[in-house]
Amino acid sequence: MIFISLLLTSLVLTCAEDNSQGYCIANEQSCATQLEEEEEKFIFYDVNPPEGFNLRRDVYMRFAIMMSEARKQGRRKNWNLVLPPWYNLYHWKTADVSNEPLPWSMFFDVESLKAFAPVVELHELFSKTKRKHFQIDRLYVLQNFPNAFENGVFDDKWEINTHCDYTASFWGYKNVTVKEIVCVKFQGMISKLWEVVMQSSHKYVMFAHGEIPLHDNYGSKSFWECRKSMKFSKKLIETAKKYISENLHCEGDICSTYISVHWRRQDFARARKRDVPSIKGTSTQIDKAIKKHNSDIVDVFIASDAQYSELIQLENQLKNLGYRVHFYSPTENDLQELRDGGIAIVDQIICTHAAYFIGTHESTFTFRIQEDREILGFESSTTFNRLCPDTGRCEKPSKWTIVQ
Ligand SMILES: Nc1nc2c(ncn2[C@@H]2O[C@H](COP(=O)(O)OP(=O)(O)O)[C@@H](O)[C@H]2O)c(=O)[nH]1
Ligand SMILES: *[C@@H]1O[C@H](CO)[C@@H](O)[C@H](O)[C@H]1NC(C)=O
Ligand SMILES: [Mg+2]
Repeated sequence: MIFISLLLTSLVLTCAEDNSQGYCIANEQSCATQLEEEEEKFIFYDVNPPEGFNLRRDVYMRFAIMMSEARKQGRRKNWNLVLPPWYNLYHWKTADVSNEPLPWSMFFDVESLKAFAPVVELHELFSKTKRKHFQIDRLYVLQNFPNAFENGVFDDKWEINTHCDYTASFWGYKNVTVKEIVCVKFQGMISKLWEVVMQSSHKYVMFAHGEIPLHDNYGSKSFWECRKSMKFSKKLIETAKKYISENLHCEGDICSTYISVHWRRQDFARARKRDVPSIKGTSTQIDKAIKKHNSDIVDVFIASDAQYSELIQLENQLKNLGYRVHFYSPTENDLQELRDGGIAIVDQIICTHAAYFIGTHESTFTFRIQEDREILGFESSTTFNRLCPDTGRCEKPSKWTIVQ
């Protein structure tokens, strides 16, 4: 534990002003008054810039569960989580929609998120402060330990790293700055991040590389409670339901009229050749799956990030096999209103309601669809299916079934 003592000496100055234990026994009178007096505090976080939307959703869950679990234990009741605006996502390529930071309400039902964990949108926080400029007190830049298995074991640990070089972007806001940047090597469960938070008595604490801390309990009951609270915005649900009703002839949540496929291409088709099929291989596998599941089905919905030319080829091959092929093609208006992020969610919702779903191996876009199907109560065998490579091994997808 040498690093801890090093750390304590290096933090002696800042710790001296820390009188808040952030801890008291729930149900005790003294506790209630103490908490009432405590100032509201805020945790900000950001994620490694190249990470996509659906991995970011999982990172959100880790932070939201960290907040919610602490409150369940009667602790940290003055801490809130700031929802990081959606900005400059690598996969959002539509050039002509303006590149501004988007609030979570564009995509999610924020009231539902709030019912699970104490979260606020950044613009809500802005509107509470009188100043024109927002200053975060301390930014911890999380970093991996160079060797995760020191002495052959994966210990949960953290350590201040004095060699630190980081340029923060704050979701494109020029009027957000930070007073102090501290780099921290971190490995292990996210609940351990409270130790870092409690190093100072600051009001606004931020973490960069929020993807580094792990879930305390992936797939647990609280994991699913949090996951259920991540409802999409009304607008997106309505758009998807309208499409399903008009094109795929289903009104309920559990449809029997079509099958859906998440056909991930782009970087997956380039960098993961051993995991994804060719276009021909894709149509053959879809055909086989339909014949096996329910040979009466003729409607196939394809969600994809593929190029137009690839989509046309897949469509033609499936048509030749006798299927009706559907894509959600947004109008210019839809695109302006829903943005790339919203269009992708509409694709996901349409996939979620299908009689049978086939996903792409190790795609978080696919994982989020599978989770929503678990929440709706689909038979797991209709959900955990994947496209296989044309040749070679095809591992079965892991089944993360719901825990009630
Ligand atoms: N509209 C649409 N976009 C997709 C589809 N598949 C991938 N994308 C885009 O590509 C991104 C992929 O990144 P991510 O969400 O991290 O998922 P992963 O990379 O597949 O694990 C998504 O967020 C979308 O922006 C799809 O089927 N439809
Ligand atoms: C920072 O600037 C944005 C516009 O770019 C504005 O909406 C926001 O309210 C500003 N924040 C503060 C704290 O004034
Ligand atoms: Mg990704």
